[in-house]
Amino acid sequence: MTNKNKTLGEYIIENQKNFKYSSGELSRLINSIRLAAKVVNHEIRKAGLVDITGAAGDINIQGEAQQKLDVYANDKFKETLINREIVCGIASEEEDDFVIVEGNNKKNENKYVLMMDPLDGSSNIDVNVSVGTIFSIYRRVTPVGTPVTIEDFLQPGRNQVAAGYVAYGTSTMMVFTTGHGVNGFTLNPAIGTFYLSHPNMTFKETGKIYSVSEGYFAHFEEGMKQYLKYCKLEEGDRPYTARYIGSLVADFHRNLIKGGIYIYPKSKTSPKGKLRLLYECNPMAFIAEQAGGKASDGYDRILDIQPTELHQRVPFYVGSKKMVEKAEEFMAKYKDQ
Ligand code: AHM
Ligand code: MG
Repeated sequence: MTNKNKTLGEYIIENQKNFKYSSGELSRLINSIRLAAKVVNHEIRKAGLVDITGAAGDINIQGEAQQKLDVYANDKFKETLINREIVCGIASEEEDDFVIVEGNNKKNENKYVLMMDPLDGSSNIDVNVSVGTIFSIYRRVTPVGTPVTIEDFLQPGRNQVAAGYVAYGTSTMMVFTTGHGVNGFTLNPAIGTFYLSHPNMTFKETGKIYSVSEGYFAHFEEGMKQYLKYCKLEEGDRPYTARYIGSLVADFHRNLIKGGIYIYPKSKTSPKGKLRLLYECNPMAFIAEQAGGKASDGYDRILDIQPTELHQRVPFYVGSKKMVEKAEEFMAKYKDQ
C-alpha cells in the first residue's frame, strides 16, 4: 500500500516486523496508546466548556466530580494500558512512585515499561493553548515473572524501544518512533482515525527559530547569555526568530517541521533545569535523533545520561543539529564563568 490514506492501525500492522524484538506486544502497546490518546483528546476538546458545566474540582450538572485534565489524562493512559495487560510497569510525572502491573494472573508476564508525561504544559489549558502527551517505552531489565523494580525505569534513554508524543493542537497528531525514523499521524475527528500525514519527519540541519524563555535571562549561565546574544546578531542567517509557547510538545513539533532549537537551560532559580529526564527529555531526544536532530544537556548527549532517580530534572537543548552544536559551543567556551 502507498502512504496515501494509510491509517495508524495499518502502519502498525505493516511495520510490526521492523519493531525491535517484534512479538506483537509492542504493536499492541502502541495501539493502546492510540486509543487512550483519542479518549484524552475528546476530553481536552471539551475543556473550554468547563466554565459552563463547572470548574475542575466542582460537581458538574450530572452530579459527577470534575477532574483536573492532567489527572484525567494520567488515569486514562494508566487504565487503558493496565486493562490490556501489555506493560509490566508505569512511571508518570503525575505519580510519586512507579506502578507495578502484575497482570490478571499475577504472573508479571509482560516485557515493557512505559514512562509518560500524560499532559505536558497543562497550565496552558486554561488559556486555550496546545498541550501534549509524551511517552517512552523500554524493555524491562529484571526477569519476566517478577515484579518490576526501580532498575527497570532508571535506564539510559538510548535503551528506548519506542517514544512519541501526542500534540493536541489545532489538529491532534501522534508522532512517534520505534527506532526506524519518525512518522506523524493526524486524527480525523469525524471518524476517530489517525492518518499518516507526515511520513519520515526530519529536522532541517539548521533553522531560524530559537525557543527559550528569555524572561529568565538574568538567571542564566554566561554561555547561555552569550548564545542568546548570538541569536539576535545581524549576521549571516541571523537574527533568528523567537518563538516560545511554553508547551514543550508544541514548541518541539513546530521546530521539527520548520527547523529550530528548543532550550530549557539551568538557571539560578532552576539549578537543574525544569524538564524531567525520564518523561520529557529522553523521549523527545530519541525522536530528535531519529529525525536527524540532536539533544543534549548543553554539554553531553541526553540519551547517554544514567538516571539516578525517577523525577530527575536536566537542562535540555534539542532540535536542528547545527543549532544545538552552536549552543554547546557557547556553553563549553564560557563553562567556568
Ligand atoms: P509541566 O510538566 O509542569 O507542564 O512543565 C513542563 C512545561 C513544558 O511544556 C514547557 O516547555 C515548560 O514547562 C515551560 O516552563 P516555563 O513556564 O518555566 O517557561
Ligand atoms: Mg511536563
